[in-house]
Amino acid sequence: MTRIITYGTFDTFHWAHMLLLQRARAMGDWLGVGLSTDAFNAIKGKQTCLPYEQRKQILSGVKYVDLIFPENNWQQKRDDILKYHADIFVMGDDWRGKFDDLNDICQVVYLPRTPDICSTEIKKILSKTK
Ligand code: C2G
Repeated sequence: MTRIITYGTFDTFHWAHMLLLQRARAMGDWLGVGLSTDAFNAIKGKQTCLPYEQRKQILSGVKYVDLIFPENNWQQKRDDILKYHADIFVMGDDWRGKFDDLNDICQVVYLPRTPDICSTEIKKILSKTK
């Protein structure tokens, strides 16, 4: 059984998020997602439209996702990979190189980022409709 792990904010869930999760899950038999908590997004300097519980509820409806757990900090990935026995760590390639240090305990894969869509742009559109 090949186990995949990935992380993200997944705010204003969109097409690119779906593609990332679909491609990640297709690499194995199980996908765990570390979902950034609101407190961690504050550390990342990332403002979100939706709080953690709503982002988690949306992700829970995505068939590619088998487990969702909180991502509280940058440092927990190594422990998570060991805890969940992940074989492959997957991120979009906007993160290319950032997590190569994990390649002693799992395969690290950066998938091509889907162009022309991101939560930031969606938030700008949403703010204009208010
Ligand atoms: N993504 C993508 N294409 C986009 C936007 C996002 O492939 N157009 C991917 C990102 O590369 C990431 C995942 O979708 O792998 C989730 O993206 P975000 O929610 O923006 O994640 P981020 O805030 O970058 O948090 O520790 C890692 C961080 O938690 C990642």
